Amino acid sequence: MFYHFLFPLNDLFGVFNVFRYITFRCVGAIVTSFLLVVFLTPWFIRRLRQYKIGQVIREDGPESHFSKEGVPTMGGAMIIGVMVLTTLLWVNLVNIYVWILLAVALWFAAIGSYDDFRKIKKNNSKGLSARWKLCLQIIGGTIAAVFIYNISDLGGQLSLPFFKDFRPDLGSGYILFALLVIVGSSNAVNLTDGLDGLATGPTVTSSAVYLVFSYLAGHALLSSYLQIPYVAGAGEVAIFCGAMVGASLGFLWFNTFPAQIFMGDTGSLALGASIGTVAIIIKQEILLALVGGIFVMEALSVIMQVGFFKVSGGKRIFLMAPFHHHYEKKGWHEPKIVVRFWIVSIILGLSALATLKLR
Ligand code: 57M
Repeated sequence: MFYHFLFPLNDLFGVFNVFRYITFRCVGAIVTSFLLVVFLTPWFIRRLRQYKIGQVIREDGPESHFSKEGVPTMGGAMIIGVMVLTTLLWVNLVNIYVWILLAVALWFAAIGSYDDFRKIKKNNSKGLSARWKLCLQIIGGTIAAVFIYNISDLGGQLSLPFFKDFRPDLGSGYILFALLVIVGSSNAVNLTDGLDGLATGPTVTSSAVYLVFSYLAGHALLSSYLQIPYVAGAGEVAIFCGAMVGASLGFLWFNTFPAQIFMGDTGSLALGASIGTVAIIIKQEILLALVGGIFVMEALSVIMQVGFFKVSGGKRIFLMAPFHHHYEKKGWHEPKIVVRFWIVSIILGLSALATLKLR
């Protein structure tokens, strides 16, 4: 909105010219969403307490989690609400990618909210059935994947980190691949969100790294210099990423140990799907395995654990999956696990940025 209302005023006052620049609007989006979340969340927590929207804790989990019973949940509504508002304030609203991203974030947040509500209403940890959840995710993911595939000049091409010229073309099979990335990313963040700040921290680093990649992908000169795919209009995606960085960072203020609020599936499903969709739009899908390495590792730990459990007739690789539970069972304190996962996430993010020069 600022872009449409304030930038035209540069004819009268030159200073309004800054609203043209993506860099300025990115910083604006980060600061706006951070401040909105930091100032609104205490009020939101009071409302959640008032309406008794609190976490129901699984009985089969680590004992250290029992004290978390009743912690206000569905904080994702605040993250996603602020992200949407901030994006609308700072982007060029003519950009189609931004609308796809907003639709994905809202659709996945709606699935998560329904799931969270059911858990709270029934007062048990079973929300929407896994099958229904997946069905709804596939519907949203497919629509987004088809749209992006049809809009993109690059069609079904994949871009691989470290390879500047090798870009395999999946043709229309790309739609299935994109769907897997969006739904996989959504579920991986959801699985990671099991300790205070554990999913929020890597969400900040992942969205910050994708902010840089989106900016570069949308810049004709820089993308050609760095030999990454040029995606016209991707610069505005960087502003969406900025809103995600700021809102997640603001939420981390309250979600860090000891958490005053959880994001719920409302937040985890939507943030994961948003990151996956950004990766698809800017053609840095494979890089997501590195940028979101923590999420990938957590999801893999579950797949390995369940797979091994079945083939071995009841044996386990980890003391408990997802991976973070393994360290809890080993007796590590929660903040120690979380901060170490953050450190790994930062290193992975920096490695992803380093691939820009290694191709
Ligand atoms: C949901 N949700 C948290 C909170 C958060 C297939 C199986 C591996 C699935 C997996 C699972 O259900 N994972 C996804 C994880 C829950 O958090 C809520 O859910 C939202 C995210 N979706 O925002 O609203 C609990 O996590 C804790 N928490 C915090 N701080 C936070 O900031 O402490 C969350 C956010 C909260 C709170 O305690 O209640 C969750 O873990 O339930 N299942 C599992 O993770 C289970 N693992 C398992 O069964 N493993 C087996 C399998 C793989 C063979 C094994 O290893 O043998 C464990 N989950 C729990 N306890 N809680 C089992 C034990």
